[in-house]
Amino acid sequence: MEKRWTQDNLTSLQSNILAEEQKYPGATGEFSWILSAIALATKAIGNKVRCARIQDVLGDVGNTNVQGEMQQKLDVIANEIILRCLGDRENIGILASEENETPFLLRSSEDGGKYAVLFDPLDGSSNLDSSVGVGTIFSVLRLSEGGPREDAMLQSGSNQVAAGYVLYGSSTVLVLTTGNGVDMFVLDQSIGSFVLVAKELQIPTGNKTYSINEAYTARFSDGVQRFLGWAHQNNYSSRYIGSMVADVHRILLKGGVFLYPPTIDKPEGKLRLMYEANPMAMIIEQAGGKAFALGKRLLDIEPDGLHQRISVVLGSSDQVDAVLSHFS
Ligand code: AFP
Repeated sequence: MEKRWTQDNLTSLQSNILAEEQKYPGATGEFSWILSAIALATKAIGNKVRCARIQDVLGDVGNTNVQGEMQQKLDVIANEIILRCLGDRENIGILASEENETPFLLRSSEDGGKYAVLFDPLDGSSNLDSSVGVGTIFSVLRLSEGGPREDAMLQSGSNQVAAGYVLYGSSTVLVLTTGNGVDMFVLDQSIGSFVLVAKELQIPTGNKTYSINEAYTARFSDGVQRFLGWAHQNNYSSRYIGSMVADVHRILLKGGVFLYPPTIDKPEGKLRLMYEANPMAMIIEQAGGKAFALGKRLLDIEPDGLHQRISVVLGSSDQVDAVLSHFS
């Protein structure tokens, strides 16, 4: 399908959100508060990423995070920037991050805390030393009445009211869905604003490209190995950056399929359900694609913990179907 690129590139993220909100009588403008904080935070993070070598903030801090993974200096910086920018937005009840074991319970719904924002501040950060594209992923959930409780946030991805990511690549790109399609914005450095460049993106079909860490093949299930063997016989191409935001962004624009299946050593998969897989799954579905954990639609999975891991197969509908057909 033809992409709906905008002509003038003069609609800012902020004005686009306000225009969308005006379509709904009674809209309170609360989203614009959350999204303006996300935009501010990601502009600051993007700036840090670009200057990382100069400011000597590359490398690890010598600690592991709650996932047992080595924290990069920029993971810590990006996390602090997001916590500072979002922490004082009065409609956020809970803030939860990959980098913090427990969520920040900020305010009850009676005090205005209607939403939970979950995020991965800097996905792909182990690639930073080589200047590969990295990103911030976020998910917004509505909270039920009452005080902020951790379990109130444990909702399936189908309850997300917004999801998105910012890719810090050769340009800084913000991709957003609030459940009415997927819009794409690019940071215009000269005016300091994310400007709308494409509306209602749809993932193209017919692109026989897979994105997987193929070095793990011997540790994948028979179904994944069958798919790879079949793809080798059927003129597939392979692209894998190892930074989910960058890999998924390419698939959103060009089609294909991204897989991070379980391995013998990581039987649950590696990626995190609530702040990596769910927001990406919402974006992909809103763009006409499909997103599965092996065996189940990702957005239907009821989480059992903030940092739960899950396997992921997502992309254009035809390519996801091709993968899943090798599991029966
Ligand atoms: P880092 O944030 O530690 O770089 O991990 C990136 C990531 O979570 C995701 O962005 C990649 O798709 C995936 O891990 C890559 O994992 P492998 O290195 O095992 O392929």
